[in-house]
Amino acid sequence: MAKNKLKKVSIIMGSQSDYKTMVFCQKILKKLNIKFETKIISAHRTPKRMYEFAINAEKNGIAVIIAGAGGSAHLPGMISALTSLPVLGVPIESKKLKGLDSLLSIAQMPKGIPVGTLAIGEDGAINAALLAASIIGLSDLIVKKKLNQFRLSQSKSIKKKPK
Ligand code: RP5
Repeated sequence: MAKNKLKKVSIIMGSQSDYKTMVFCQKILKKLNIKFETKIISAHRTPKRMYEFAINAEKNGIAVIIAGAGGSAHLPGMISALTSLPVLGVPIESKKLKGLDSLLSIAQMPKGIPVGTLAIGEDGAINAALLAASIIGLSDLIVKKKLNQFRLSQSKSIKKKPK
């Protein structure tokens, strides 16, 4: 397995309606010059697409999968069941329960099949991309450097006194 080829992130989501949240992953990955692809894959509406994607992900050069889902939110767990690549779950803010359903569904995976769960909504999408960069940075010094620059400029942007 060539380390440097394995640095693409796959951003997947259960529905078009999740894209307004998951677009924040893309923004961060673009800033950090990390290659990515974006797809709609639904565990319950397109189960065959989900299966084909997950079993071929590693072969297709994916290093980390970020999966956004809302409601019963089984997509990240199902993907993790089908591949040993790291899977990061972003709970989408659902209309009925404000994303608490999504959060609990994604976080409460029974032992054996892990999903790294982020915060609900935009914060989770941004942090999922940053965490994907940390994972890729373990074997890619250019990504690690970009991530550290991002963090430094974030620190510098915080004023010492409130106005
Ligand atoms: C989930 O159902 C999706 O991840 C989405 O968050 C939720 C609602 O989907 P739509 O009814 O908006 O297509 O599968």
